[in-house]
Amino acid sequence: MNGDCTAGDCTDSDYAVQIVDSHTEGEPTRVIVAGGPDLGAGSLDERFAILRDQFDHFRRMATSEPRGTDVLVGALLCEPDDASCDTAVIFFNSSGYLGMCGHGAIGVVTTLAHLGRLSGEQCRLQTPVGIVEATRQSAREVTIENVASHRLQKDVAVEVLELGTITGDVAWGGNWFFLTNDSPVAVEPTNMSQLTEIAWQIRRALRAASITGSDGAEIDHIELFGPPAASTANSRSFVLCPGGAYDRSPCGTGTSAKLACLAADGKLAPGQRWVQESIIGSQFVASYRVGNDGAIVPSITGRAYICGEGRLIGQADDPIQFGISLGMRT
Ligand code: PYC
Repeated sequence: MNGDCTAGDCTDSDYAVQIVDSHTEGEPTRVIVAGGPDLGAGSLDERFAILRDQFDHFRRMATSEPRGTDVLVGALLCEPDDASCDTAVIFFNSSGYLGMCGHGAIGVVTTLAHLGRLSGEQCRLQTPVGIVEATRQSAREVTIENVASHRLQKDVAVEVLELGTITGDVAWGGNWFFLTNDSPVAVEPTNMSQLTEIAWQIRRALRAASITGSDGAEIDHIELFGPPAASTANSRSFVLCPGGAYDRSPCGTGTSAKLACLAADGKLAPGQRWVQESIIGSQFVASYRVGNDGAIVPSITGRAYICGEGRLIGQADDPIQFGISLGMRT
C-alpha cells in the first residue's frame, strides 16, 4: 500500500481511503475522513467542480459496487471557505452528486462526534447549496436546520405512459423534488418494486415534458405520499433517489420540500410539528421557521448510528477499481 497516494490522483498505485459508515433512520452515509483527492484551494464551488470534472472516478470508487451500493450516500469532508463553518461537505452517490442530503448531514455530525472532532453540540456545515446548522440533541439524535426551501409549482399535471395523469408539486429542499399524493398503488413496503417502477416512470415523464426545477435543473427525486402506519406520524413517503434506490429514511431534503408545500398551502404553521414516516417505518420530526422571499427554513430531527469504520483499498491492477456502473437507470 502506498501511503502517499489517494484514490483521486494516483491511479497507477495502490491507495487507501479512510471512512466511517453510519445510517440515519436506515439510510446509509459513508463519510470520507481522509484520502480524498486534492481539490486545490479554491472556493467550495470550484472544488466541487474539480471533483465532478476531474475526479469523478473517486466518487464511483467510494460509493459503487463492489465497495458500496446504490443506496449509499458518500460525504467528502473538505475545508470550508466560509470561516463560520466547522467543515464543508460534498454529498454524492453511485449515480452523481447531491446538492444537500438531510440524512447525510445527520450522519456527518454523528461521525464528527464519534471521531471527537466536535467541540460542542453545535456544528455548521457548508454545502454547495448553502449552510446547514446542526445541533446534537443527544448521543444519537441530531437536528439540522436545512437550507431555505420553497415550492416552485403547485398541481403540475404530467402524463405518464401506462399510469395516466399524475398531479404533484415541484419543490426545492436542497435537491429538486416532485411530490404527489397520486400513487396508483398504496405507499406500503409490500409494494416496493411497483413504487420504484412508478416513480421512475414519473421521473422520465417529467423529463420528457421538460418539467424542471429552476434554471432547467432536472427533478431527480420523486416522492409518493400515503397515510402513515404509526399513529404518531402525519404521513408516509416513498422517495426515489437519483440512481434508482429508495430512501430508507424519510429523506431530509424531501421532508423539507414537503414542509415547503404544506406551508405554501397554509396547512402547517411555523413551529408546528410534522412527523414524516419513511417506507420502512423510521421517522423524522420536522418543523419550519419563515425565511426570506416566501421560502421556509426547515428543521429536521433524526437519529444516526455508527456502523463501520475502516479503509477502502484500491489496487492499481484491479480492472474495476472505480466500481461497477453498468446498467444504471437514467
Ligand atoms: O436525506 O436528503 C436526504 C437524502 C437525499 C438522498 C438520500 N437522502
